[in-house]
Amino acid sequence: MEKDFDAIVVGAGFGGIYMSKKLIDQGLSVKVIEAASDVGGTWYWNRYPGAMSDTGSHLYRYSWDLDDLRQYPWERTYVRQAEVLAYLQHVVTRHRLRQYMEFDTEVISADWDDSSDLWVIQTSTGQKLAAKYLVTAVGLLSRQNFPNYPGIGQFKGELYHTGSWPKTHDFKGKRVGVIGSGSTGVQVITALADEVKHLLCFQRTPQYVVPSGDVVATPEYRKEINDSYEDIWKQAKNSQFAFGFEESKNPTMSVSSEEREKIFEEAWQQGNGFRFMFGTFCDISYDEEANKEAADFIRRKIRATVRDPVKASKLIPTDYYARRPLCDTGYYQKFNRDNVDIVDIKEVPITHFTEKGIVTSDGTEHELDVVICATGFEAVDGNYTRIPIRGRKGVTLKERWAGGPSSYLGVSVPDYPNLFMILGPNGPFTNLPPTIETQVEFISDLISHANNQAPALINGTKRPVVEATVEAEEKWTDLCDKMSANSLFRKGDSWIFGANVPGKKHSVLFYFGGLGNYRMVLDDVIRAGYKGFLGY
Ligand code: FAD
Ligand code: NA7
Repeated sequence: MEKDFDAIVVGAGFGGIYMSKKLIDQGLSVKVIEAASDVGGTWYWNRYPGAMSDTGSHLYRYSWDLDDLRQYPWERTYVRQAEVLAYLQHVVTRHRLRQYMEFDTEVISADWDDSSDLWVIQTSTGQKLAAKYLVTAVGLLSRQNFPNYPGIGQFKGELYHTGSWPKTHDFKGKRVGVIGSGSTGVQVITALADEVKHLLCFQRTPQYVVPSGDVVATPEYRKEINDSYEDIWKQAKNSQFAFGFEESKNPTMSVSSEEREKIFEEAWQQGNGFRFMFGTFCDISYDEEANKEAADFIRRKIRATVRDPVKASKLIPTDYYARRPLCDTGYYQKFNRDNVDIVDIKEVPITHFTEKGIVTSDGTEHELDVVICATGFEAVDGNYTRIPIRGRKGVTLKERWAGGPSSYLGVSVPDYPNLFMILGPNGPFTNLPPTIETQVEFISDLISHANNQAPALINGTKRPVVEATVEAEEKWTDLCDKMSANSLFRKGDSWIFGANVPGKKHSVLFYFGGLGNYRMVLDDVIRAGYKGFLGY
């Protein structure tokens, strides 16, 4: 073996950075391995024009460094990609973490060795490393979903996926096509409309998009946040979605139609997709009548914004308002520009690519200089099934998860000892930095606890070995299943249930109980002596 570590952390985004800090602070020898050339994760890769958070700037960061929280600048109420990237680089520098990180290196396999109780890791640079603990912070929206249209390789123009954007681009005077109209498509279309000669949006499923409410963060606003930062985090971490607002407890139909309209209008003016869906009323995501009220409100807004009735009819969704809520900075308005048009590819599907562009089933060849695939990700388990991660008996996670991924608490899988996942399957569906922090702190405490046990107590193994029990995994999986059973989200085909990738099984990928409840569950697990984990 070339080198032994206490812990290897894979990924240097929000998760990997904080995980490495916590383990280094415990005095462990740690190596972070990252495929990219620098830190940042999502914010390293997704440099497409318009890339920004849909979480408010004050909550799209770490909560644990209060001095830094109060001092570190942000310009607007939402953070742009370059700002998040700069922030994460700053955190790594401030806490001197870069020395533990190895970039341009991919973990290509990980094998549990029962004889030594170690993880053996192979990298793309030919290294063979071993570690007691393997922590995967490989991201849940990280493995790209690239469309597989016939002839795509023959296209002579520029072809990009938003999730691996080049460091520079110049689309001035060019005819640009965008495939996809999820969060990313909405952002990239909004940003490019004014810049390019012609923008053609290939839309399969229209979405419900509400304004983000993005404005300049005034000094007064910043002072207000700074003065109450601790309370803000406390509220967020104990709420359901951790977006910084109180989730509504009122059913949609419990108020008069005038009152309902007023509440929707106020939320529309204030902005934020999660606030609109979950801050207005409590039942939009599971009650069909409530869902229709919210959907109708947004449909009216689209109709009132988009002047061309043909474009408007293509942009207006007809299915449930039940995907990750989106927000924008003027998306629908861009369709009032003469240089922006839309093709409904449910009506006229893309049949193939040619050297010059994209052909749809009506026989039209749309000539393009640039095609941007805003086609999303193989979410949650994508990076786990991409490489062989073999636990006891040599079974890969991909094989184990053939019927759909499962875990205990989103962090541990039976038969994969000392493997801990950050944002693994069936973790909370929330604003993610506070969930990442919660899981990092839980994993870090668990590792510390394991290391402090007398070896004799730990199943007679040579080293501390911790893994979830099958029973705990089954119970957690069952709970996640039940919690999403009534959700209208489950009826759709979005990445939230793994249903956006051709051939992938529709499965439960999140715990819908909210971050506050999840944190209480973790507290109970700890209080009960790490209930559900073997080795204790
Ligand atoms: P990532 O940031 O995805 O980092 C994972 C890293 O692991 C990557 O750098 C990858 O290169 C590396 N990696 C993976 N596999 C390997 C391997 N085998 N070997 C070596 N390295 C590997 N969330 C929110 O809560 N709010 C938002 O507003 C928001 N906006 C988003 C906007 C976009 C465009 C996208 C794509 C996602 C957004 N997200 C948002 C989700 C976002 O992914 C998380 O908030 C967060 O950044 C995840 O951090 P992470 O460290 O867990 O994973
Ligand atoms: P999403 O939300 O999965 O959206 C992807 C979009 O691309 C969506 O409109 C898809 O249509 C479309 N798509 C996917 N594959 C194809 C093919 N083959 N042909 C045509 N259109 C396709 O990904 P995003 O990147 O926008 O956002 C993911 C999350 O990242 C987001 O929620 C934020 O948290 C950040 P469909 O809807 O499947 O019909």
